[in-house]
Amino acid sequence: MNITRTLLSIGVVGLLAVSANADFTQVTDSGSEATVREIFDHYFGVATSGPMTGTLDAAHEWYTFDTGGGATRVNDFGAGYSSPIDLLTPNLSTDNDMIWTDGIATFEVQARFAGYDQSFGIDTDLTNSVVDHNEVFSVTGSGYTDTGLSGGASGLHLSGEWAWTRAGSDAGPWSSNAPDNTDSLDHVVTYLLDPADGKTNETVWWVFFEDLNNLGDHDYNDLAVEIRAQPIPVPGAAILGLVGLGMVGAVRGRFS
Ligand SMILES: [Ca+2]
Ligand SMILES: [Ca+2]
Ligand SMILES: [Ca+2]
Ligand SMILES: [Ca+2]
Repeated sequence: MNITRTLLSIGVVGLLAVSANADFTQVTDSGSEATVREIFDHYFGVATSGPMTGTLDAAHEWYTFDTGGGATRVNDFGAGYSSPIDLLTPNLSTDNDMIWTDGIATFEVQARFAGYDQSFGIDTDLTNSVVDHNEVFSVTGSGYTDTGLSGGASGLHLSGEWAWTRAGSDAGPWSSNAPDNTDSLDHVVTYLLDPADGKTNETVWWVFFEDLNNLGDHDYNDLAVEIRAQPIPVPGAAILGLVGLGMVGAVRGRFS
């Protein structure tokens, strides 16, 4: 009995210790396709030989770019990490990447290493526990933007709270809000970029999707999207809010 109690105590202490750490969804190298690290390397150069040859863990949560700047992994889950994450002023010590809020965003696809169609969107109804994919743009081509890949949208004003979504011909749609997914798994990993390109008024994100049911090959290179968030101008905020609602409505209308 005493031994059992002691073991239980150790277990609880161990659990608390783990809970205090960031928790990242594992990403793996599926083989012939570009890894997340190689995708960054293609655009920015990655200075270290660091992660993404195998799995990513709490000890390997960032890249440094040869060209300046870097990318920091956003926590996926874990005690002490919750949503929403602010599109413009995130706090990576407390936020996870499931639910987002506040900002004007411009989107551009950066990579697609997948055989299936890829459509990027948002779910603006987080109360119904199902993934509502309102398309923002669909992707044509594959690989990188310099190998024929294209797709994007600009100036979308996002208010309230939302999740990023991906739809295609194989499975899903999938949401960054993992509990809404039919497999309840995390199909999105996220990096906050410091691209060192002088655009200090923007917050830049890259989100990577895994498109297969039950996470398939876990390579998260099936759809990679850059999201550049701009502040909402204070004097015109009310007017922009109205425009933004109209745009979200239009996106919804196009989908339905
Ligand atoms: Ca995630
Ligand atoms: Ca929903
Ligand atoms: Ca995959
Ligand atoms: Ca893939």
